[in-house]
Amino acid sequence: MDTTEEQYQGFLKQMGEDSFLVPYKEACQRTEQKLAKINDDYSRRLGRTFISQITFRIKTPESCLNKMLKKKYHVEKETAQEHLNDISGVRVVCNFLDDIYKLVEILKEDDEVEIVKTKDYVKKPKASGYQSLHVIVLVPVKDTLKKKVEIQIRTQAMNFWAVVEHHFVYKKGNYGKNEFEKDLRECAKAIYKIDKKMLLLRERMESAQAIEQKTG
Ligand code: 0O2
Repeated sequence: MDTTEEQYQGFLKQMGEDSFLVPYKEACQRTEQKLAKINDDYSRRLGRTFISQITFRIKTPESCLNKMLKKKYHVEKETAQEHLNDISGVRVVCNFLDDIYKLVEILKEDDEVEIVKTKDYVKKPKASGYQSLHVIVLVPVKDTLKKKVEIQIRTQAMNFWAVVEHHFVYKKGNYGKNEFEKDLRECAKAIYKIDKKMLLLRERMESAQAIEQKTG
């Protein structure tokens, strides 16, 4: 084994150790609990489902290594801790476009989490067509320790697109060379139109319902 290979193997081993992973798992769990509570509260207030799905995952050591190499970072645990924003990743799926932004506002008001960075790929989709809003937050784990969590917030339709594209194109790492990219971009645009239409439809239905309730 040459020195680079030895370094990579050492990194993979460290990234897979419980001492490294446990705080990240805890950060995910705390974020998930917080979001579930927000969901209960707002679903009740709004009288409809606010969040339809919350999932989380810890980035695998292999995926961390690939990202470090892609970003040309020095392959060591401390650099990963400092620069990888999504070792802890939580995904939130909402029904409607406006709920994405409502959730960001709720998180901004939350004293327990600190927003480090927001990336709005809904307003400005990626070249691939990818739409999602990413909020990187610092979550307290224990005592003074805080861990970064990347919360990806998107609609059901955006999630459908992202999951399919992630499987067939993004994870294959052959972006720019794939024959399906043009069609995927078109689907992403159609999805945005549907999301906007569904939001307008919900607003009209809510207004109609409010009038009906007033007039009895
Ligand atoms: P995986 O396998 O999902 O974990 P930065 O946060 O700015 O330091 P980063 O993390 O590259 O840099 O930011 P970016 O581009 O916002 O990507 C973060 C994550 O968003 C990715 O994580 C994917 O999960 C998702 N993502 C970004 N672009 C695309 C895309 O074109 N298609 C799909 N399906 N998902 C995308 P990972 O670690 O790259 O991958």
